[in-house]
Amino acid sequence: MESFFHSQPISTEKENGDLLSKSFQDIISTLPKGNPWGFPDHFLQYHGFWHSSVFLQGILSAQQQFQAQPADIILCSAPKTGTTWLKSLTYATITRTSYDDSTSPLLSKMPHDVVPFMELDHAHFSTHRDLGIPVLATHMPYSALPKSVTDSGCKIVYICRDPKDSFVSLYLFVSKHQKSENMQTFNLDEAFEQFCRGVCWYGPYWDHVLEFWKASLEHPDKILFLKYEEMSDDTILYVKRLAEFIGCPFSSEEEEKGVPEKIVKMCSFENLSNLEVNKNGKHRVRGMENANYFRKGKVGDWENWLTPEMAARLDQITMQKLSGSGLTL
Ligand code: PAP
Repeated sequence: MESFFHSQPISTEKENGDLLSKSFQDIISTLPKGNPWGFPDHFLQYHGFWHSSVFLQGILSAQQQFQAQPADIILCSAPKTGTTWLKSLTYATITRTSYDDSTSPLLSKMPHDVVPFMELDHAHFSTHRDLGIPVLATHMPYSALPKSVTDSGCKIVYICRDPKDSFVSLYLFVSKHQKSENMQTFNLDEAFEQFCRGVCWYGPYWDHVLEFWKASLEHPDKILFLKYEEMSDDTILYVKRLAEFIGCPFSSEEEEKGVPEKIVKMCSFENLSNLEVNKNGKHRVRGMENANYFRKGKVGDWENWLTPEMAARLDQITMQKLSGSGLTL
């Protein structure tokens, strides 16, 4: 979730951007508005999901302009569910014949700067795309993905997480940003209420997860559905699964040499969060501190932030929403 705090479109393609802005203004004037979590611009509800205006513009732009290639790998997630981790694992897996754990660009660049984000980087800066490494990420719901993504043979990897941890991660990320901008921080209880109602970036969270879950059942060869908690439990197993799914399985020789283990170690929270670039660097597009993307990286940290009543309420919503789907979170 890279730039949701900015209300102005980020575009270098001026003419195209102007046209888009005009039709965008027409579209947003008709959309329902939701509580903005203490930011000046309201959330906008578009086809059932809530978006900040800059992300919505990125979605519309990607829907119009993005052309998926059959070899593309699209990493999909709702915010704060493990995107940064999935980006680093996928990038390291794909580039393992070019780099190792002492030469990888992941040691000097933040994962968000290595894998482009479709709504922002690709839609507005199409020349940024490195076709040699065809990995892109997005927070778009499945139903909003550009048609070329769902029509082409490209692979989708989705990661989700216990909504209690995702909410806490999101809330603390937002508060930290608000503090750094000398803004009034949004109250935890109010944020919780909005999250429960589905009003948050790319929310309702449960609908986001369910769309990808259902699509993964229909197209298991095209969509790999991952859970943060299971990945934390046995990251090596899931990295091997990921490698196989994206068409570059580890050879037995690589396994003997411990290549999957090295990738997992390099991409671990402990390693990435201690790198200079992730401790002190800033995001290339908007100056967000990279350290904000590496808070704790633990399963179950919600216990330190939510009351038992809040946890029970979220669990209840999760049960209701996922009931009958075969999915548990
Ligand atoms: P984004 O949507 O803004 O890109 P995303 O990366 O999905 O954020 O989520 C951030 C969470 O992933 C943070 O969780 P926390 O607030 O509960 O700590 C962050 O710490 C965690 N995270 C980042 N890198 C890793 C990693 N290498 N391993 C495990 N968790 C990680």
